[in-house]
Amino acid sequence: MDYKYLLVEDKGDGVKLVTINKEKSLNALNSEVLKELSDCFLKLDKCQETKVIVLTGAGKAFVAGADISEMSPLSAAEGYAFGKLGMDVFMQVERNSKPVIAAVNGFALGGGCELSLSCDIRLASTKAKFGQPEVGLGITPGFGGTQRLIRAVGPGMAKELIYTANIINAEEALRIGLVNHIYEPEELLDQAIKLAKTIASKAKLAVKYAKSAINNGIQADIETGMEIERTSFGLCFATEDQKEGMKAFLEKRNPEFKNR
Ligand code: CO8
Repeated sequence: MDYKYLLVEDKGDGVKLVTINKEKSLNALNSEVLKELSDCFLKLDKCQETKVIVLTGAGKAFVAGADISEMSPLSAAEGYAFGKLGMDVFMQVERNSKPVIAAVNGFALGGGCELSLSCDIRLASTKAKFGQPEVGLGITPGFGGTQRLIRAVGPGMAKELIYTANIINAEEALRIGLVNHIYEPEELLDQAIKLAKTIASKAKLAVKYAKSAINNGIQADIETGMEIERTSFGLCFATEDQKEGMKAFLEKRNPEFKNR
């Protein structure tokens, strides 16, 4: 996969590393980058060999937000359309059939924080900084921040971050549950890939069904959520990997999953 602003690397064992590589503008998301992300995540979704995706940024930023120079002249209708473009791409990340791990190496501001929120798991380097600075620019979050941040850290904390535009460090992000773990900068990618490989070693379809059950269930009432889980659980029994996983346990050996 050849892109102007993305690097896609095969890290082995079904793990792909996607790096947003627009270092000069701190990986700010303009329409071109968003379109490349869309194409890339669509292809990785369909790629049989890919089991887990790690997403990071080149240089000192994960993503320093949507591109302010592209947004500044927009009309209300154009702002709506730009917001929709970003939201659609982030939805592709969130709904990707493969788990996506954000390795947040530096600034994750505005659209960058929102991109990390559309990933399944966030890991941070000690240098990571998170925030939704939009109200300081005269806009609201526009790539899903008002919706996903409340689900990640609760409405009170999300409202404080959004209303104040405060930028928080990795320790604070860990404290409020925005990230799962913090690592030294030189360890971050290795740890993210290690985590990705652990997930990739499990039954691929079971991980896929678990992801969709969690993502769909979190939007639903508990009864609907339980039905979603029952359906996913039932579907697993139609897979070869369920037969192999349980047979291997009973035979006291490691399973050899075929991802079927
Ligand atoms: N957009 C465009 N360019 C950017 C952005 C950005 N978001 N962030 C940084 N850059 C550029 C700078 O302009 C600078 O360019 P140049 O070298 O040509 O002057 C280059 O990147 C390096 O940046 P700095 O010199 O500012 O680097 P510092 O280390 O001094 O500061 C900061 C780093 C603190 C991250 C600083 O760059 C900053 O505050 N950036 C903006 C952060 C921000 O406000 N992000 C939110 C943007 S709004 C948003 O994301 C909304 C999403 C929803 C949109 C919905 C649309 C309808």
